[in-house]
Amino acid sequence: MALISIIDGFHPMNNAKLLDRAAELKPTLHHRIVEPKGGFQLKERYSSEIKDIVLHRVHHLALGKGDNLCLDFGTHNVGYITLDLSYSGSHPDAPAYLKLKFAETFKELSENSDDYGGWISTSWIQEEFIHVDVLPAQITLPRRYAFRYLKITTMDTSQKYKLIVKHAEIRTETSADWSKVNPCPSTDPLLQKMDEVGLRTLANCAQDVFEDGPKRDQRLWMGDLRLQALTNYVSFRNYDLVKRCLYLFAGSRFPDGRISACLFTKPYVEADDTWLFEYSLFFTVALEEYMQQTDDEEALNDLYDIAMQQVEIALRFVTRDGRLSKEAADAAFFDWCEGVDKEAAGLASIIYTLRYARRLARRKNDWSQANWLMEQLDKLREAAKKNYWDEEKQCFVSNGQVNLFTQVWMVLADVLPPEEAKKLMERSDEFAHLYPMVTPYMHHYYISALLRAGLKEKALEHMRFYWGSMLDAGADTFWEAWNPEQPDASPYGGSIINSYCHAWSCTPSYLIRSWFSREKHTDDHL
Ligand code: RAM
Repeated sequence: MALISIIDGFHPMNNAKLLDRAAELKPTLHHRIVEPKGGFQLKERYSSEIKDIVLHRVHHLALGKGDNLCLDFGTHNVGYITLDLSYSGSHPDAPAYLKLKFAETFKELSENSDDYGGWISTSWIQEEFIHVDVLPAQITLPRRYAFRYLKITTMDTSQKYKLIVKHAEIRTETSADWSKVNPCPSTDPLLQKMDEVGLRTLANCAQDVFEDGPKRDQRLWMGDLRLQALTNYVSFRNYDLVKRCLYLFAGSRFPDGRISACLFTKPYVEADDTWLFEYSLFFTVALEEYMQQTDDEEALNDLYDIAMQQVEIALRFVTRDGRLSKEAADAAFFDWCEGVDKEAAGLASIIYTLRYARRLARRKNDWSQANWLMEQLDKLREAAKKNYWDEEKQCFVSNGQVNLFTQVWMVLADVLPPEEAKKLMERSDEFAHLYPMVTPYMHHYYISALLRAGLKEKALEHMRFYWGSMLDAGADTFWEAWNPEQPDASPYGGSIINSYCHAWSCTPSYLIRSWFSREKHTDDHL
């Protein structure tokens, strides 16, 4: 399922006041110098077999034509690379021609970009060919990379000299301030590890805005932002960065007021011409959650109308008999799983958002709006039950299709009374097989639904299993897509393009810090 939206002549509606405020909230970036922790060579250029070498010898390793050297920086980093290059042998009589390949995971080192034939641009693959005319040289590449490993392949030197990599370092970059983070409240080693990796994921995505992934797409997506914000509130607590992102979304929208699915910030702020149904609604949800944290009156005053507008626009896609229109269902995302019918889940995402919208209206003392939202909520819950609940199957059915996505979102929308929601979610495994979840984004909402249904043990078990299997597979930061049963699967036609530090995957830290280490919960961001 390719997600490519091109709207001819699209011009977003920009609001200078909101964008100026967003600009004032630009974060400070923090830097650190990181050096390699080890090095090795791949037996062949694209093999996954390695020849070990001792680190101090890396600096003396003479690389001739076709040789490679892989530097391991110990964990996932985001930043700028500097290399000190020298030579052995005679004075270089020809440029050194190098291929640099930056890899977030070990597996990427042995993947060949020529083999990728999917629908995403290959320009995201982090590799460069460079010529170094004069040696010795210190080179700093202008581009920011996300990586743990750097493979340097000498495409050519000459018969008279060999290349030596004397030193390498990364100047890392993030707007996350680690000094703000409290220690992990759990004493369980697995949860501690998961928390650490979740926070690293969030920190490496927290740049000038909350990016979805520092490798790809390096931009602000609404669905990712909502989950990043939740995790940020219990860790780095950079409230201004959340505020900045909300103002950016509000400041550049579709001409009819819809919040875009994602936006560009360079060279200027511009909403992308992509609309995802539940992503627009998550603007309202994220604003309400931000308000719970900050009581920020300025943000409420500036963004309230836009938050309400998202709900009002979404309601226009509900048919008279209380179903979601095909246009809206087709624009819903939920996961990269192919073939999922999203009509019922899409309707549930409106019901879910109405709960947050109503809280916002009450906070704003907008009582007539709050009452109107309550009426919509009651009406849609009833319609959802009538149109999608199957008495015989005892689950929700969307256009004849039973899938887990529908059950999860109906539970999150409180369409069933608590006891029935619990019974439904106890059977969740029954619904998961035909249309398996492939993104941590959906796995997060699955866990949320289990928690909302009161199944805390099952929720914890699932988090341990799913994110734990990513750890077992070597994750230093959590990944964009992952199906433990098909480790090589990619929604993009090749795992080389996958992002292995992905915003929407950071939520174990949120779950551990808010749900799995405390007895009582005062809020419900589910
Ligand atoms: C991808 C990114 C992003 C996500 C969208 C729907 O391009 O992974 O995180 O929000 O899809």
